[in-house]
Order: sequence, then C-alpha cells, then structure tokens
Amino acid sequence: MKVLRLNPPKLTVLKIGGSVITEKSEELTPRMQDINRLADEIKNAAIQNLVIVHGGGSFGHPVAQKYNISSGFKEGNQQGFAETHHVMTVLNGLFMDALIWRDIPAISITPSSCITTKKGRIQSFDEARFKALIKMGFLPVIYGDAVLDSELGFTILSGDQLVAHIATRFDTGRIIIGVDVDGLCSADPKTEKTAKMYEHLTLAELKTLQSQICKPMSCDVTGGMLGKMTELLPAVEHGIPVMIVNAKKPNYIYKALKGEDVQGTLIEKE
Ligand code: IP8
Repeated sequence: MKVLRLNPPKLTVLKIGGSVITEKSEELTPRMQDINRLADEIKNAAIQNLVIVHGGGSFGHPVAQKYNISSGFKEGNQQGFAETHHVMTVLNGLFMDALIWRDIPAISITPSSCITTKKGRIQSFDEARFKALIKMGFLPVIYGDAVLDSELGFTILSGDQLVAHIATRFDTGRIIIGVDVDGLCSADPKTEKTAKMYEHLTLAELKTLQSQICKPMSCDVTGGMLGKMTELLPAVEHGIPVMIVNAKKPNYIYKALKGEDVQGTLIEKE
C-alpha cells in the first residue's frame, strides 16, 4: 500500500473523544469550557502537520442509537440519518468556532460528503484533497458521522476508524487520543477503585488485554474504549505509536502535542 508522504515533520493525528467535549449523560450538551481550553492548548502547542478528529458524544450517539443508524437504511429512517449528521455538524461547528477565533486555520471536513463505507468500513476517501490542505498549512478537522454505505445504504463511521485510516494512509509519526480517563485501564476507572492503569503496552500485550478492557457505561454506538482499541490496532501494527491521555486535565493535550512527559498509556508495536 502506497503511503502518502508530506513535507516533514510527520503527521500528528489527534483524536478528541466525544466524552471530553460533550456531557455524555445529557443529550446535546457541549462542554464549552473544555472545548475552549483545548483550543487554547492546540493553539499554544503550534504543531505543524496536525489533523484533528473528534467524536460524537451526547450529540451523535443518542440520535444514532434512537434511529439505529449503524444497521443501515430502512424505509422511514432517513430522518434519523439527517438528524444524526446534523447534530454532528452542530458539535463540529462549536469546536470549529473555538479554533477559528483563535486564528487557527482549521478546515472542517464533512465525512458524509467525502467518504463512503462498505459494511461500515471506509471504502473511498478523498485523500488528495486532505493532503493538499495539510501541505498548505491548514488544520483539517474531521469527525465521526453518519455516512453513505455501498451495502447498507448508510451507517455510522466512528472517529476512531477515521484516526486509524488517516494515520495509516499518510506518513504519520504519532497518534494522540484524548479521553476522559487517565489512560487504558484494567477495568472502568470511574466505577472500579482497583482499576490499574497501563503506562506502556506493546501490540502483543494490547491484544491479550483486549478482552478485559471495560465496556462503555453510557450510550455509545461505536463501542467505547473497546471499539477504540480494536480500531487502533492497524495503526499500531504499522509502527505508529499511540498515546492515550486524559484530555479533561488541563495541559495534558498541550504536553502530549509538544512531546513533553505526560501521564497516560503509550502503545507501541514492540
Ligand atoms: O464518537 C461516532 O463517532 P465516535 C459519531 O468517534 C456518531 O465513535 C455520529 C455517533
């Protein structure tokens, strides 16, 4: 597979989880303080060749679940597709506002307009456009969305699948995943006091652990932490290190972007 090369430095793919920028327990509730703080951190880090992917949180997931969008088109659920896509554009707009008004040349890329999947897996993606934007110094921002699917009619594409796809198609140096917990844990750290956080995992260790990683507690149509890890495996297999950090903690994303020491889980091929 031909990997698309950029001018140095290598690409950084930053995922901001929906649980960080939205209140997961309250439908359609953004966490504006966190959105603004993260935009400050991204601005201050001033990283070249950066792509941001964000999740759906309490915008995309409850609507997608209500209409069962992941399982595809059924006569009558077009409204659900339209609503899911719409609420994602609203969340994306809030995030874009925070970036743009800090003088960051961020460009929103709408998956439903430029990506199709086949049985839920990315089938076509306008990579040349993406590459051209990065080369010109833009910061592409893309997100989990409702997309057309060649077999299902339509479905849900997770931000995590986008992260792994972009990272493996471009010359990517690292992936940073911002979540609402301190890293990858042996159990749900929000409910299990004994949960142990892994500071470093190899690909082989991650594969062994996969069956034990906590399932999401709140509504998540794309599989929560377990789905995240499964999606990221191909990127780790490509040799791209993945750093999972708590994006709710001030300056963690800043430090991760700058390559400074920060608490979290580092996953590497070996
Ligand atoms: O939060 C899913 O993206 P994710 C987006 O990255 C929708 O899994 C529309 C549910």
